[in-house]
Amino acid sequence: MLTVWGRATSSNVQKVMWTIGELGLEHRRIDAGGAYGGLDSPDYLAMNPNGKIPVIDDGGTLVWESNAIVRYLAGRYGAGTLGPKDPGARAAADQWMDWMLTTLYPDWIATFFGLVRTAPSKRDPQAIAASAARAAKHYGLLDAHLAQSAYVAGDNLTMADIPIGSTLYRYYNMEIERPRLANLEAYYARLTERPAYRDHVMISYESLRATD
Ligand SMILES: N[C@@H](CCC(=O)N[C@@H](CS)C(=O)NCC(=O)O)C(=O)O
Repeated sequence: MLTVWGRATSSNVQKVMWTIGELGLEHRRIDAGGAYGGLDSPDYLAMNPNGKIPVIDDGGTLVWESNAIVRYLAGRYGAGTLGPKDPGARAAADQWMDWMLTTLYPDWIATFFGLVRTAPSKRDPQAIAASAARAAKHYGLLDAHLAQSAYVAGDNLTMADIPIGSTLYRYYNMEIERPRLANLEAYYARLTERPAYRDHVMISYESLRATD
């Protein structure tokens, strides 16, 4: 049985759960992290020495790092669908997954943390606006790419869409300035039609909101 550890409100857990939903895999998810805690127990650290969520155990195969988990599940259970088989197509998916982690994510998470996970009295509006502007620039690059194809790595949903797509629900629901990006908006609208995206990514983050 595939087991996932991690609370449903974690964006990194959401990547894994969306992937599982797209692939229709039998699984169980155990709440961990945040208010649930448990990440510093010896048993947990034996699975993920980073003490972070998510981690999966798939019949004895342990994997941590959300993008690595998405790649593993796509390769094992979605070869030819979520997991591109051709090395060139695989590289196209990999490059966007790495781009999400190294380029988009730092500015996206800084915006989310600055605005939602920081109490109003401690917020730095200038820093939030600056990270949101940098994120918008990254989304602009993606918008230009999406003029050529319906999904990130071609005409169908692949693993490349999971990390990037998982940022968009929060991006479009935060009270920030956003430039009009028609291709990105159309892409986001396509994702919102997918049941697995609705079930696992389009969920409230209000329990994460810091208050004074
Ligand atoms: N690079 C890691 C980051 C993992 C991470 O930072 N997870 C956060 C949640 S999104 C966490 O474990 N936070 C501690 C907690 O939730 O208690 C990944 O992509 O899996």
